[in-house]
Amino acid sequence: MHVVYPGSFDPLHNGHFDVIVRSSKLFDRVTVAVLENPSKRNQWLFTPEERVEIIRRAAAQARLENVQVDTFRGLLVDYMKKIGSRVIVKGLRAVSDYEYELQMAHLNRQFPPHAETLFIMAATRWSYVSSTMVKEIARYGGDVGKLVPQATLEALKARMQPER
Ligand code: COD
Repeated sequence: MHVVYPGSFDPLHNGHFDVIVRSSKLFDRVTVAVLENPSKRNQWLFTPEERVEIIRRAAAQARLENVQVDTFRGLLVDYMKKIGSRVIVKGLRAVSDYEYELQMAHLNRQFPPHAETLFIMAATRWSYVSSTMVKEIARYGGDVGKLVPQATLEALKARMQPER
């Protein structure tokens, strides 16, 4: 089965990566699809291409051979149709994620290719990690080494000039 794991991934953290690793063990092929949404451009730390490169490097370092990384813009359902997949994988952290994810899962199933959404429960140790928090800690010079894969850490170090 070919599944798609979509997200912003700005940047990839250990919670995301855990979902990628677990999906790669469950499914034949996993496409990590990085959102290229022009409306959020100002808020991004990394360009879509940089985010793709970070995920590719992390997957290569972990030897995840059935994981590929791509970008998409517009509606996820249109991308799913284009690449011929009908299964979306999402991570679920807490009850607070549920309503939003439920709404998206129902809406995504309304439109061709009528994709099903499968949820992977976040690992307890990463359930509190978010890209927003990682960026904030890194921006102020904090150590995010335990929260992100090595590839993200290197990209953050190259990008961030700590503000104090
Ligand atoms: N542990 C486990 N999983 C996690 C963690 C964590 N600590 N943090 C995040 N996740 C999961 C999220 O639940 C999500 O499933 C995925 O990882 C990606 O997270 P983010 O934050 O990088 O990405 P989001 O939530 O901003 O991505 C939203 C989408 C890009 C999937 C969504 O906006 C989308 O599909 N947009 C395309 C436009 C579209 O089709 N809109 C209509 C939808 S009905």
